[in-house]
Amino acid sequence: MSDKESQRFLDDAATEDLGKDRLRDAYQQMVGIRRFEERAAREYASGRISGFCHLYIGQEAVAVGTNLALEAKDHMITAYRDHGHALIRGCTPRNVMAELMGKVTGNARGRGGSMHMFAADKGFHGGHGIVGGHIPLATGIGWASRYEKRGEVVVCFFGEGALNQGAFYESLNLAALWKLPVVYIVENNRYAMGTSLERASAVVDLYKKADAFGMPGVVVDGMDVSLVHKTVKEAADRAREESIPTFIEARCYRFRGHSMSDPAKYRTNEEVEERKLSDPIVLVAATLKKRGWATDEELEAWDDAAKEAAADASDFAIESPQPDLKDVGRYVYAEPLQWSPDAHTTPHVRD
Ligand SMILES: Cc1ncc(C[n+]2csc(CCOP(=O)(O)OP(=O)(O)O)c2C)c(N)n1
Repeated sequence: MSDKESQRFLDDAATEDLGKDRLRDAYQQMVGIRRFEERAAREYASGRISGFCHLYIGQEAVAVGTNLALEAKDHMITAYRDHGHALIRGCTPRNVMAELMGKVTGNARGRGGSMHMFAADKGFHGGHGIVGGHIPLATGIGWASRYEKRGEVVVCFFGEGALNQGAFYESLNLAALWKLPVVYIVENNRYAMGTSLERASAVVDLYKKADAFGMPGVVVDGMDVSLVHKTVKEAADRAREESIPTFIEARCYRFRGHSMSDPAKYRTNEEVEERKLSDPIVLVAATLKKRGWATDEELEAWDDAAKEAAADASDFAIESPQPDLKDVGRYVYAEPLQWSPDAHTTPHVRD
């Protein structure tokens, strides 16, 4: 990605706030996701990955900027466009590629596939295929954090298509009412499959919906990793210290189709090309170079390392075994609970 392709840079003050080391980290994480997903697209075309596969290409600044504002003990949950989120929460490229290929070495032991990445031990709660279905789960995790006074923040991502689901309203209402430490982030990439925001939503300034719950509502340029970091940090601090939830609208754009089988007739090539001028990775590279925070050689070396990690992940996944057929029912549901209809308490209530 050359300088000529972009005269645009990240926000100055927010970049200063993020600092050199974290911006260098952000670049490596974002390029890591990008190269991984480009490889995944090739594996999909080769037939090694089957089923659904939704790429995050173009939206990397949202997940990476957010994660830089979180602590290791915090929680993250998202919808089905989840490869990038899994990678930044600590799943390895091998682990994610193996899951894409349905192999037993995947983070969900090959049971989940693209839409259901999962690593609860890393505070990553999926990967969910039902639009809006995971928003109540985020509210529940926030409730547990508050009830047990753990000081853990929950970040819940979803697409703008989820905002017209009842679960969104029910969840944010309870989070505001019960003062839960949850940061809800809508990744507004402007299209829910082939339906533009304007065709589906009576209100297009989505952050204003926060008013309905009496919680802070903020809009941020989701192509600028430094601004995403700043905005989420403020919201996470508010959640951790005052137990106040926030609703953030991150305006972004996906450069690829909705899924691997999208003919993309609903938008023009010119529109996509115009948006690519704000490619979040190009913005970081240009800013790092302008400030003298990274050299061309370093940027190139990081890019090469990302490509190598993706290729290594593919090799690992291809060589990994399929799940054993006799285990097919395992790891799909929680282990059976010891519960009897005569018991006076439900198994979910703490002593
Ligand atoms: C409850 C439900 N309805 C319909 C679908 C089919 N569906 C899959 S993705 C999608 C569009 C969602 O778009 P958005 O929430 O904006 O997320 P994006 O794909 O842009 O990340 C729909 C309608 C579904 N998975 N779940």
